[in-house]
Amino acid sequence: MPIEWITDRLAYVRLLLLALSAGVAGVAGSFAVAGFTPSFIAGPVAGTLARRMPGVVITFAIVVLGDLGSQLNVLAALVLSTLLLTGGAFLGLGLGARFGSRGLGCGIAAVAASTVTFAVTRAVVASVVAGGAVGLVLAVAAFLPSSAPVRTLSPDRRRVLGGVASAVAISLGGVALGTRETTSQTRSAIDLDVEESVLAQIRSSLTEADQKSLDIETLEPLVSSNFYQVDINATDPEVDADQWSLSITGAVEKERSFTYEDIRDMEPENRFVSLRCVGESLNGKKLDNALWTGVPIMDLLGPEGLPDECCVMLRAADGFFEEFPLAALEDGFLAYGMNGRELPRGHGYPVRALIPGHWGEINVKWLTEIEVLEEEQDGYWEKRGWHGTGPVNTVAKLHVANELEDGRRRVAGHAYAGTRGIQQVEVSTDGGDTWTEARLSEQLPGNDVWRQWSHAYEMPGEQHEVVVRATDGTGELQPREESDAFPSGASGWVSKTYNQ
Ligand SMILES: Nc1nc2c(c(=O)[nH]1)N[C@H]1C(S)=C(S)[C@@H](COP(=O)(O)O)O[C@H]1N2
Ligand SMILES: [Mo]
Repeated sequence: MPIEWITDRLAYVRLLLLALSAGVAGVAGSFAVAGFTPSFIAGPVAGTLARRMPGVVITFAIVVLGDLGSQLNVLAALVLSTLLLTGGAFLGLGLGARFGSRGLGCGIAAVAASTVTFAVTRAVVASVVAGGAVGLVLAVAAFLPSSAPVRTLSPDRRRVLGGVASAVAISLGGVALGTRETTSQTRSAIDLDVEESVLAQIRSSLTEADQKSLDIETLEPLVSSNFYQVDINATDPEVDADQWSLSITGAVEKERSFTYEDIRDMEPENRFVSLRCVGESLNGKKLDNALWTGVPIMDLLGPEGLPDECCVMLRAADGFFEEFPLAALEDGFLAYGMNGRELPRGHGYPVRALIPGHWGEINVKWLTEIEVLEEEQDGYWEKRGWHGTGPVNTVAKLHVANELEDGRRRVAGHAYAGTRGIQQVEVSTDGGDTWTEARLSEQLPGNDVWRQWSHAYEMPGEQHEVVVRATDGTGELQPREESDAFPSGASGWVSKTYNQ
């Protein structure tokens, strides 16, 4: 009886440990080749987990856990992926024992793990390497000399140790290789492939933003140096620009379709547009600004212009979709460049939408379809209870507090009110009893751009509360009433208490 050695508990435990080691090595093998991309087994697994999760759970994760939520999602995906490959290894061990052949067992485990990885990722090389890593760990264990029955993979101590040791080695190597793969996308200078005259405009706009930025080192400049990223994917979708197309469908006179080349051949424009995520906390950091290069959406609609319908749905390559009033397309923009570079994968390569006045989620990345609707429909986040259509809330953030050489404290931050613009920011250093106008950065061109503010004051030497509030371009004061991010964006006045 070939499987007679699975008689005692200890053998079971060892067998599981061996399979688990092989599973870990398999995940590391997939990572080694793919890096943190959709070809890495945990990528699509994390995406599926997030998409299947009930709206309340996701909302809890966004509002209460913040970034920890997405880290937990990736962790869960890693565990699940490891278990999937462990299953493959276990199958191989079992069948190998059944047929009394170590080689066959390792082979089956490798094929099973490759198949599972391929089913999840559709990535050939990374899947083969994942399977190979699983097979290798089992082979190291199986062919170590042992006193156990010759042909089976009896999990005695020495074999398990051999398997675990090889899994550790493979995993360390895999993590090192995969990390290199992930960070190989480095930032480059202004190198967008557009005509020199457009590059010159980009340079001058970026210089303008630089000059208008308040000279405060620890404050994010007017063009963010580190633009936040939020989407439903654990790994950035990889869209091939040559295969990509954008179609305009639905209640239009004539459906149209554009290739990437079509769009790149159109007359480009550069625009500053700020984005803020509806899910961020009041004083969160998911508010940023960039200079985008692309074309107005209206340029794609042809002579008939906007149809007489209520709304529009944007759809994307990652399965994301968002709906908003059709009129917003008038200011809508399609960006393929960001701060003088090709639009990064994480921000929607090859083309994303920018819809001024609305929350971040409406600015669909990896855009593939603009569908004109006759009736309202829910977007991805609206199905989960959120309201991402604008107008966005007015907010003044307080992110910087430093002591000046003259002993005063300087507080600073950004203010944003979507297309209404920011007229004024006021600061109180006595909990809201008295207010002083803050210094504002000069307005950048554009109709949906943030500003910076700063204010220096004599430290009172005792505990006090600094409160900040903005007035939008229509003269309306930011409401004091506090609300959570869910469902329509956080509101209220940001305040911080200092001890002296
Ligand atoms: N295709 C797609 N587009 C998307 C999302 C997404 O998950 N998928 N997330 C949206 C959300 S919630 C926000 S806040 C913005 C963030 O854009 P950024 O990642 O470039 O900052 O993208 C929006 N566009
Ligand atoms: Mo968002």
